[in-house]
Amino acid sequence: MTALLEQRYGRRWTYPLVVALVCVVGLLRVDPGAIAAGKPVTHTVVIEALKYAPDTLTVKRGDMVVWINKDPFPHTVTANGVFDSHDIAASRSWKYTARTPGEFAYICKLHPTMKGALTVE
Ligand SMILES: [Cu+2]
Repeated sequence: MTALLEQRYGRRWTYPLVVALVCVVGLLRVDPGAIAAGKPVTHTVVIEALKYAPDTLTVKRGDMVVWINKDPFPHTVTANGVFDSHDIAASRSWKYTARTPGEFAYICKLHPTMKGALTVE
């Protein structure tokens, strides 16, 4: 290819042309999905009528999850040893940045029949 470029553009332009081509090819090879994957996303879980909605959620590492308590009394979001919101008062919310990968079942310590699960990929 270099010989062809030299023939067509002369020796002076061959090196800059090759550099420019390599740069363009390099830029085209960047996967737009890889850029998107780096952006943290915020997910919302609504707590209402003694339920987490959605009760199962899958997020990417680095994403944020916000639990919003719409009940007129407190709840918690507790995965023992992993995360614990402590009491989230009525109309308040709690944010968690998902940095640890895994599948985490959580409950409300005040109403242990309330169950949810967070998967961090
Ligand atoms: Cu509760």
